[in-house]
Amino acid sequence: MSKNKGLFRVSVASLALMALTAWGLPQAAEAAEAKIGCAFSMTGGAAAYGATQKNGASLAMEQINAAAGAGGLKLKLLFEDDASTPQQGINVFQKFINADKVSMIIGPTLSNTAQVADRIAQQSKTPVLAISNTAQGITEIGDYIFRDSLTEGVVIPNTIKAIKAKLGIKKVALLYGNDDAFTKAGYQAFKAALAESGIQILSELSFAKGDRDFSPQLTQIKGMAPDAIICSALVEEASGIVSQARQLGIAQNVPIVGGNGFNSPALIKNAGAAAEGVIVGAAWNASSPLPVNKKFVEDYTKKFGTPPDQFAAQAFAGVHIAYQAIKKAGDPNNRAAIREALTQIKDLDTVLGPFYFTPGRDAGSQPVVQVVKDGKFVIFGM
Ligand code: 1QQ
Repeated sequence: MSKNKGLFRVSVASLALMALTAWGLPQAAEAAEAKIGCAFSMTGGAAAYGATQKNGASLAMEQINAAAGAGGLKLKLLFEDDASTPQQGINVFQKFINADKVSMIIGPTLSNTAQVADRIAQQSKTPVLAISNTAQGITEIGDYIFRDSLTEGVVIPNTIKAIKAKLGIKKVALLYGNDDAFTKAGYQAFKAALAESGIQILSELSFAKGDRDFSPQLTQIKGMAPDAIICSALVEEASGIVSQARQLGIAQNVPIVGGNGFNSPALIKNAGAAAEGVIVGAAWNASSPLPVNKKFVEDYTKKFGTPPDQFAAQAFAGVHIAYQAIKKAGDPNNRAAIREALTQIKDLDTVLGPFYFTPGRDAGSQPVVQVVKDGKFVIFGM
């Protein structure tokens, strides 16, 4: 009897101790940490995009963790190279989901990779936030797939309206990559938007990933005397196309109008003066006067010695969106609750503008049109 009483006293004491540990000071020392897997292209054809994505995401993590303070939820970003290929994207997703047990995944860089890798995340019910996938059909993979990148289907009609209104473009040549999910989606979006705007397509020509010589297509295009060249390409091929068009004597007053692949300063670096006048629709306005954006541009430039591009901005916004959702879910291990919290993001103050997801989990932000002027992307209008 007395033995039992003794036991009872011990357990009351240990319960009290447990309560103290849970509610008292020791908790602050053990702040929760959420792991986010970042699958970015650090090598291969999309490496120019991946580099600034990593910068944008790292900056967001640093600032979020500094602001969280002791006891606040902290982020740990795990970076892996998807190598710009679907197979490596799958490997990286499997590692994040099964070995690292991440709260969610940000990436991969290319739609072409997302198209297959996202299926693995959907099957295992791991939330994915795409920050640069713009092809149609990505978020349709399932209810765990989100994106903060505007689709080509949203951006391109805006770009085509702008070139018609401002430049009076009536007839164009259409050039696109025929072996990549994004370049094909861009081609479809351009074709539909041109038809919608009543702009005539003189010819449709294609190329393949890794091509270096575009003179056969460009010579043909030159002979047709289009008002503009419309091009859906990733940055490596886009750089070659832009340089060679001018080398072949297609005049600078025949603008080259690109899709999302053109949105990298690498295009301007690679093509040099030939890039002047290139027009491209984008999901981020570099000169947006929103305080959150001005601070981002300043902080990024200070840290990396170069201004951010759209891909850095989408990555920066993506980490903030992910953080809000994980915090709201209340448990970094509850992927279903994180998915649910993502759907409820509303009016979040991001560098992309006030942010929310559409019912189809796409970005609910606004496109802009830019033109390359004096070696920089500036606003073209609309
Ligand atoms: C996609 C794209 C590329 C340009 C991403 C870098 O938009 O693959 O969807």
